[in-house]
Parts: sequence; structure tokens; C-alpha cells
Amino acid sequence: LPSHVERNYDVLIIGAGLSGLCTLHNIRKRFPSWRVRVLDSAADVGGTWFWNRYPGCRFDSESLSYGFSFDKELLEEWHWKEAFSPQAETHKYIRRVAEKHDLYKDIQFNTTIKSAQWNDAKRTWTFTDDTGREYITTFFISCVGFLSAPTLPAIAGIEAFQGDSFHTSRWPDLDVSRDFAGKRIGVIGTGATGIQTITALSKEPSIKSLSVFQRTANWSAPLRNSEISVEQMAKHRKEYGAIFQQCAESYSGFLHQADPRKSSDVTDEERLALWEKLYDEPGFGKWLGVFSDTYTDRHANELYSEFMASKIRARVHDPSVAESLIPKNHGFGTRRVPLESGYFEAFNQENVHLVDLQKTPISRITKNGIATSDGKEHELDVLIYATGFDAITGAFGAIEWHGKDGRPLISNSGTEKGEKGIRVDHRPRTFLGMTVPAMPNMFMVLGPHQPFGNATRSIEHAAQFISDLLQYCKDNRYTYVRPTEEAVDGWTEHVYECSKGALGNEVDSWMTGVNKNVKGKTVRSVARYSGNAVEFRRRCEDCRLSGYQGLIFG
Ligand code: NA7
Repeated sequence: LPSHVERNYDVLIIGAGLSGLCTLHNIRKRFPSWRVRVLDSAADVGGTWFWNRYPGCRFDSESLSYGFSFDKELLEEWHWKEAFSPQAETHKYIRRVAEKHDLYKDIQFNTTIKSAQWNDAKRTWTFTDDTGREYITTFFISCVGFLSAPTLPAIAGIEAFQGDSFHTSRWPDLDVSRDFAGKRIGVIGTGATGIQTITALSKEPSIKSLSVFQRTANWSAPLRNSEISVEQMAKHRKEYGAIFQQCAESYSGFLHQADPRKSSDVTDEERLALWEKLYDEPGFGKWLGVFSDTYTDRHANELYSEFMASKIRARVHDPSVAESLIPKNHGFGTRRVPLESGYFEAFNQENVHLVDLQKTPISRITKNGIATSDGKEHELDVLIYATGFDAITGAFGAIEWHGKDGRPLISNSGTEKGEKGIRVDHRPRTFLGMTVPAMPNMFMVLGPHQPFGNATRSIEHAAQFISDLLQYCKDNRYTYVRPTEEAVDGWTEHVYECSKGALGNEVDSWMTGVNKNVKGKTVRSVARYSGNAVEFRRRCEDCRLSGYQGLIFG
């Protein structure tokens, strides 16, 4: 082989986040003699938890439900210090996993893949990185992440700004209290990231001012984090079996399960009592533990949204600021609910200003800051873009794909449908969210059409399914596998059917494939599995037990 071509691999994995590490671990355990390599553009393992180092970055799902369940030894050893772990601690955990299982030796960092070419005659993939180096492999597993391609806002003048500016997911190495001292900071974006960043920065006394540029108000509710003592952790370790079982039985892999009653089954007092109880508790219960019709019945959702609005009004002193912070175009929980630790109170501070872009949209970014439609120039020293990601398909889009018969991975020529407010122009087509028709020998962990929910729980399942499938290939000496067009049509239709009736699928958000900063992502698509994760896993298991019906082998 020429020197720029790496030897043949059995399995190549792109991505060294939780998905990549779990997959690598499974493959190595299962097929010790296989040649396997993981490539990642980052300088270390961690994926999301490597890149997102912005102030305040932490889980808002319970730390105890997030670790890998396959490593019982590490669960016995690891001390989650907070109920909702901060980024640095989580990153430490992931590094510990990689060290403990000696995963680093098969991972190559600082490597960005630019193109992928399927060779039908040889039944191999050739991946080429940005230096021209080629990697040839029989099987390929994508672990690229569904929120890993950051997007900057499409705002005129963005290059003109002369202060410091960066995306939250590419946070520079700095000391906020020293480097932001006396500075005027602006933040664009109020999603989960913006809310954590804004809250953390608001608590930094050295900052001169903090201006929040809000295009869409987001529902948010208290996280109620706490420390976990050594004694408490010892007790929790005994509960891991029950914790993972609870996650396995819940709709989206979290510890929280909806109350089976409908909002209309109970009295006003009973309804309020449950809402208040959940509001006072830590975690996602206030999103996921409410009455079962909250996200399917418009009236039930309005009632709960009104309850949440009253909480915001009670916490924000200036009534007009409070009204701006209350979402008007979507109901509570129909977008991903960020949990907060003093977000609303931040707006009671003299040095924190809300710029409501519904009233005064941004006209352009200038060399001094941000100009809004009322003729005002908001002068800034630092501009932070908490503007999110080209979600679900974005990381795939960064690679030029030449699949079977030269076909691309993402096609914009899909069907158009207009039903129940969902417009689909280029929906992904997959089988079980793990295989794609034009891409033989390729599998995806946390790809389109998989349930995202509690990511680690979904990852462990997908990695297991894929390694079982590879075992089947090995046992039968197959070197070729891809889904049939019929299986793909059936699965894609199922994913589409599951999405119906959920209010969350009738709202623009990254979960419905909308990102106005990305060409072609201005209308909603069904890119994630929004049905029950239990049902998802049941269907995958049925496929396995049927001898992988829906897949073609050779
Ligand atoms: P999100 O949730 O996609 O939020 C992005 C935010 O940036 C959102 O408030 C956007 O407003 C705002 N945005 C984007 N572009 C613009 C422009 N051009 N002008 C003004 N405001 C803009 O990303 P996050 O990083 O917060 O969270 C992503 C997920 O990561 C999160 O849900 C967790 O699961 C982890 P918009 O709502 O589009 O009006």
C-alpha cells in the first residue's frame, strides 16, 4: 500500500464521544483479533463533553442515570459529586472509561474525515481525511453525534465585529472572572446552552454587563442541583440495578415516567398539587413526569403552560421583562426543556439586559456590537453565539459521501407531505435508524430515526445491536450487509407515524429538524424517533430474532 493509505481495517469508527467509546469497547471485547480504529477531529475523547466547555455546562438529566451500565466496576468506584454533573466532571468520567479499558490505543485524534467512498467490487469503504490520508475498512460505524456541528447565526455583518466572539461549543481556554472583568458581554441564543451560559455569567461579579439577545423565549424550570456526599453515593451504588431498570422502562430512557392519568381525570386541586410537587423536585420530572396528555392535548398543554408562566411572573420583578421571557409561540415541553439554576432571577440584576428580538430584531452585527431595528447599537466587548447546531444530519453533511452506485448519503429529493402541520421535504430514510440503503456495511449510533432521550441508554442499545449484527456476519462469513428498500420504506413510515399527534412535532426546533441558519432546514422534517424507546428496542429485537429480516447479506 502507498504510504498515505492505512492498512485494511475490519471496523472504522468516526467519533470518540460516548457512542464511539462504547462501540469500540463492544467491538474489541467481541472480536479481539479484529483491526479497529476510531478517528476524531478533537484532541481527546468526550465528544459533546470535550467540546462544550462553556460556563455552566452540565447535565440536566440525573448523573446516576447517565453512566455506562456495562462497567459495573467503574460504577462501584465512581463518585458522581453532583446530582447533575458539570462538564469537567463528566469529561473526567469519560476519560476514565477510556483509560480503564485501554481504549486510547485505538483512537487517532485531530483527524477530520472529508470523504467516504464505497467500493462495490472490493466491498470496502475508503475514508479520506483532510491531509489526504486514506483509511480502508470493511465495516464502518458512525458515532458522529447528533448535536456536534455548531452553527453560527446567518446575520449580516457577522465578520465585522472587532471584539472577541465565539460559539459556545468552541469555547476558548479562558478564565471568565479574569478575562471578562469589566467587559460588556452579549449572548445570542436562549436554548439549553444559552440558558446555562447566561445564568453562569450573570453570577460573575466582575462582568460589567450582560446583554441577552432572545429571538424565541424558551420554557425553562428549576434544575435543583445538589452535592452527593460520600455516604449518599455509597447508598446510590446499591441502587444502580433499579436505576437502569427504571430507565429501560421509561419512554425516553430517563428516570421519569409520565403520570398515567389525564389532566382532565383529576380536580383542579389535584392537578396543581402534582405540578407544584414536580416543580419543587430536582430534574426532568417537571417535563416528563406530568399528566400523560400534556404533550398531545392542546388544552392540557395550555393549562400546564399557564402554571409555568405564573412561576416566571413570580420570579421576574419587571412585568414587561417577565412577559418577554414567557414563550408565546409554543407550549411548555414541546421543545427540549432546559433546566435552570437562577436563570429568571438573572434578569432582576441591574447589569443584565434582555433584548427581545421579537420587538426589535437584529438588523446587523457591527464592529462595535449589535444593531437592532429600533436604531440602537448595543456596544459589546465579547459576543457569544449560543446558536445551536446543525442537528441530527449536520455532522454527516460535513463528509462527501459516495455510496453504492455513487449515491449520496443525504438526498434532498425526498417526498413532500403536508399533514398535521408537519412538512417533510428531505426526510432521512433508514432501517431501524442504524442502516441506510445506499450505504452498505455502514451502521449508525445515535443516527437519524433513533430515540435520543437519555443518550447513554440509547448508545448502549445501538452499540449492542450493531455488535450482535457483526457477530452474525462473522459467524456466517458475510462481508456485505445493507437494508432492503422495502424495509427502509417500512421503517421510515413507522417513524413518521410515531411522530403524529405529538405537539412537539408541530413546533420549530432542532428536534424537528429546523435551523434557520442552515440552507434547506427551514421546514420541519421527521429526523428522530419520537415514539417510545421501549417499542423501538422491541422492534430491533424482533429484527434480530427473525434472523435480521429486512437486511440483505452477502
Ligand atoms: P438550540 O436549542 O438550537 O438553541 C439555539 C438558540 O439560538 C435558540 O434560542 C435560537 O433561537 C437562537 N438563534 C439561532 N440563530 C439565531 C439568530 N440568527 N438570531 C437570533 N437567535 C438565534 O441550541 P442549544 O445549543 O441551546 O441546545 C441544543 C441541545 O444541546 C439542547 O437542546 C440539549 O439537548 C443539548 P430560535 O429558537 O431559533 O428562534
